Amino acid sequence: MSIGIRKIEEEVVTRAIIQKSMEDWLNIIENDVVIVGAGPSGLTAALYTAKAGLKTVLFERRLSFGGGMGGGGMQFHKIVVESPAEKILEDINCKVECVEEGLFVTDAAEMMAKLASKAIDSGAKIILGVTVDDVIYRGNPPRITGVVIQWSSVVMAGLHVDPLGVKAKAVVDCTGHDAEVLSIVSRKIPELNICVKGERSMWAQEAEKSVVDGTREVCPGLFVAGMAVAAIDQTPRMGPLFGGMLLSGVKVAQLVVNKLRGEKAQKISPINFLG
Ligand code: 48F
Repeated sequence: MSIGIRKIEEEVVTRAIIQKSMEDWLNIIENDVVIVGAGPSGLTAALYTAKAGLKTVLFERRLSFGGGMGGGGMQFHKIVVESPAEKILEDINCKVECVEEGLFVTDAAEMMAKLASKAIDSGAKIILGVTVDDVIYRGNPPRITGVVIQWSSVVMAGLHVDPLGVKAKAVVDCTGHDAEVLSIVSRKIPELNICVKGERSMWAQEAEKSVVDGTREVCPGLFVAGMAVAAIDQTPRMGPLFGGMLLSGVKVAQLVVNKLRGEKAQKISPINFLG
């Protein structure tokens, strides 16, 4: 028995894709926040800046989100988070299992899917397959006012194609271990004195604390969260312990909201970084 699938012409599909993509692209030329990297810190940051009502765009180089989450721990599919980060997982309806007091385990796939889904539901626009390969700046002393973007496929093919610029009141480097945005800024805007020395070897507890403590506005307009903090501060790595990534994402979202909203600072998540 036929289920009567609707008839469709190819040009209709093409028109729908191009027209709706262009509408979105015209809408993301000027933003409150641009987040670079859809790993745990970037998705968490996007979730809470969008939830606070900021116009949030997240650019991810790959054609998928999750960053280091999908690999769990050495490809075992579980992720460990420590208190109080489980509150964020509970906030996104991600199931957690307590293994010891204050220590929780969840499925990598569930955490990736739900973080991304909640970020999108909160209003963040996630654009996949786009690489941030530079920043836009103004003034002296310099202030970061946006990012320069290129299709990842063009970058991978090594084609000489000029990129496009997108403006933002705040840019957040959530690119992980290589701190790619900060590395570009350290090379191209030397007067900002940013130096990316790279992370230290593993010391989980120290790493978790220092990533959250070091989450900050590095120079006017440019914030850092997640493992990129360890890269710029030369602090240890933690391996497959993800509480610090979530807390860093929440903290940077709170810093951005406070900065852009000024005195109207509001609590934006189950974790209170308002002091
Ligand atoms: O690496 P990633 O997951 O960064 P994170 O949020 O979390 C780190 C953990 O996954 C783990 C760990 C601690 O638990 O050690 O490794 O700090 O996600 C970074 C994302 O950024 C993308 C990259 O593909 C990945 O999905 N990315 C990196 N550089 C760029 C980029 C770029 N220049 N433009 C766009 N996306």
